[in-house]
Amino acid sequence: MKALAAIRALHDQPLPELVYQAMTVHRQKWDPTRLQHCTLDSLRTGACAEDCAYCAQSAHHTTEVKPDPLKGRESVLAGACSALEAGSTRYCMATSGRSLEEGPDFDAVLDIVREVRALGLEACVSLGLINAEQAKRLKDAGCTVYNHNLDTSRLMYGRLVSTHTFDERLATIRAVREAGLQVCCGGILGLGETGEDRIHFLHELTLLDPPPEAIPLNILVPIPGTPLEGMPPVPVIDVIRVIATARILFPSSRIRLAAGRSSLSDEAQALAFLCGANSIFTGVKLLTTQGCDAKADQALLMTLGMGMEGAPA
Ligand code: DTB
Repeated sequence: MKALAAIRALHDQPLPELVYQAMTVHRQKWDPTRLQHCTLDSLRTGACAEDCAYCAQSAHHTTEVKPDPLKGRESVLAGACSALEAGSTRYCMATSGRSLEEGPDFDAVLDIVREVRALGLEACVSLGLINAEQAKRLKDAGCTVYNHNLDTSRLMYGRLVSTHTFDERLATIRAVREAGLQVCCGGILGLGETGEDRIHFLHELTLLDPPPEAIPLNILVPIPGTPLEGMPPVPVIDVIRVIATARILFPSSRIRLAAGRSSLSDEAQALAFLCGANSIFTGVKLLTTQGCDAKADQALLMTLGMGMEGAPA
């Protein structure tokens, strides 16, 4: 755990110092030439009662997203098989909504988790707010990791979402941890937050003990019809500062360059990888927004002399 002032000092230092420190920490724990590849699937889409200002899936906003009930097992497993073939080692599955209540849909997700694991993939689910019992059932089904983001600072969170609280999110993360699941917890940049919000967000992550095994950093993709549709793009150097600071604060965590990566140039992505981002989502679609073409990713890694984790060097 680090005090706010110490995190601020890291984040605000001259970029060459910050980058150097992040690179140094990164190579102490990780092979800096390797990237974890994850694939994301939306198991249930849209029609969400929550009002998160950034989200395409909230029923509070009029967006182009077409609601879809829980996907069938076959189609999820077909996606998982293609992900495996494409070199992903983790299959991440998300459902829209405040939570996925225990019942037939929850049971169906448990079965899917079992089958994804049987393929040899790590399974990550993101099902909204869950309690201790649900977390335990996921763990028993072999689920590897649970994704639940803090998104941003506590202050900013209250301005973005009115239907649930930051503390409710923390309670879910606690339940996940207590069940023995790995925690994947990160945030979104470009919500209109200040540098100070980003420092507070990173500080909140340091308060999670043990720290999250994975920290996804998403760049806002402004969705027409949402309150954040007109947000200006977040400067790349701001993204790099957060990635580098996160790398220094969390030497052993994976840092995932998640949504919004397709808005980054090859050079910006390269800088992110240098500073310690060591995981990406592959595939043309994330949940509702555009991802990155696997061929383009391969070409970029080849240019950089980097490779997929788990693949021959
Ligand atoms: C996370 O941090 N990123 C994922 C996952 N957790 C569930 C979602 C990324 C996609 C979000 C935008 C979209 O495609 O709708």
